Amino acid sequence: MKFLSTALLLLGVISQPILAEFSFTSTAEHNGVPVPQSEINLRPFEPGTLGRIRSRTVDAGDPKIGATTLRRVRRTNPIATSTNWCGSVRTTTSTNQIKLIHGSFQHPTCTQRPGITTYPQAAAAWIGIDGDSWTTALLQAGTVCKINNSTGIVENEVWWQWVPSGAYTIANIPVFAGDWFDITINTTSATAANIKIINTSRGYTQSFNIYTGATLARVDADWVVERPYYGTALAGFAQFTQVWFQNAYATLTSGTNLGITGAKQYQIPSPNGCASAEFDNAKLYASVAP
Ligand SMILES: *[C@@H]1O[C@H](CO)[C@@H](O)[C@H](O)[C@H]1NC(C)=O
Ligand SMILES: *[C@@H]1O[C@H](CO)[C@@H](O)[C@H](O)[C@H]1NC(C)=O
Ligand SMILES: *[C@@H]1O[C@H](CO)[C@@H](O)[C@H](O)[C@H]1NC(C)=O
Ligand SMILES: CC(=O)N[C@H]1CO[C@H](CO)[C@@H](O)[C@@H]1O
Repeated sequence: MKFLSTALLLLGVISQPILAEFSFTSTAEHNGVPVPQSEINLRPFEPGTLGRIRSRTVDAGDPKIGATTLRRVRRTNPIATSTNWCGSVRTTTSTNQIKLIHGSFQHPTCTQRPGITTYPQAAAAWIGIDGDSWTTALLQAGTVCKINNSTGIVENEVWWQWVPSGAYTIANIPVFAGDWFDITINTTSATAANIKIINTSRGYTQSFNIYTGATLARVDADWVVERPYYGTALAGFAQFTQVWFQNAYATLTSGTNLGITGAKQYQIPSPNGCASAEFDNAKLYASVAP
């Protein structure tokens, strides 16, 4: 995680000092009532890294892992493997960029995965732009669960990040297993965007206007369950209830939408296995695989 302390610039509207190399403002509502700025609580995601894809191989062939849980696999989907991404990626061209990405999903129930002795165990579900073919920046938002292996307590959080800057936990939004999140990331340029996160289960809505982020190419649309890094090591990939991304689409400059049909499906090999499969053009699901 890179928290550069060189620029401590935040915005008058956020009442507490947060280190950032870019700038943003945030507003929030709870059940339709504006949340006072003094109650907006953003803090650096604890040491750990969410982000770009690592160690991927492309077109690895048949998705053998998790095959028993796949309900429908389109053989036309390119299959790829990665050490940390499990999900769908659509890549477009620099002449018809992604302006906006949308997805909704239910934060999963997380438990310790048997047979995995890498701690902590964690899993993050998010949507984002770039980070796959464009590796120098990634704008993403989602949830994460982390299990304290001593107490067995599962911490659930919602966060956003403009990689390579560090992630922020949105501590004023409580997160419980089963909560629905509806997330839209709307770029206004390669370096500016709006993120809107709606907790459709608990009445929270939070928006971020972000400026001067790292330059996006806006060519990758990602719907991913990630095995995050904590410190410099990959976390154990927690066991999680199947994550369904729904209403998944990315709007292009041309005005057309990209969906899941034909998306590259990233799989994580065992023993921290995860399988992702297209269900239809608007839905995919990621499942723990043995
Ligand atoms: C796990 O919880 C215990 C008790 O609260 C705490 O002392 C410990 O630091 C936690 N471990 C991690 C890795 O967070
Ligand atoms: C928890 O994880 C730490 C490594 O982070 C390990 O040293 C410790 O033995 C584990 N505790 C249990 C109860 O598994
Ligand atoms: C996305 O941002 C553009 C430019 O600010 C705005 O015109 C548009 O209404 C936004 N779309 C959504 C869905 O918020
Ligand atoms: C936008 C939305 O779905 N809001 C819902 C969030 O959850 C509360 C319950 O706490 C509902 O009343 C809202 O309709």
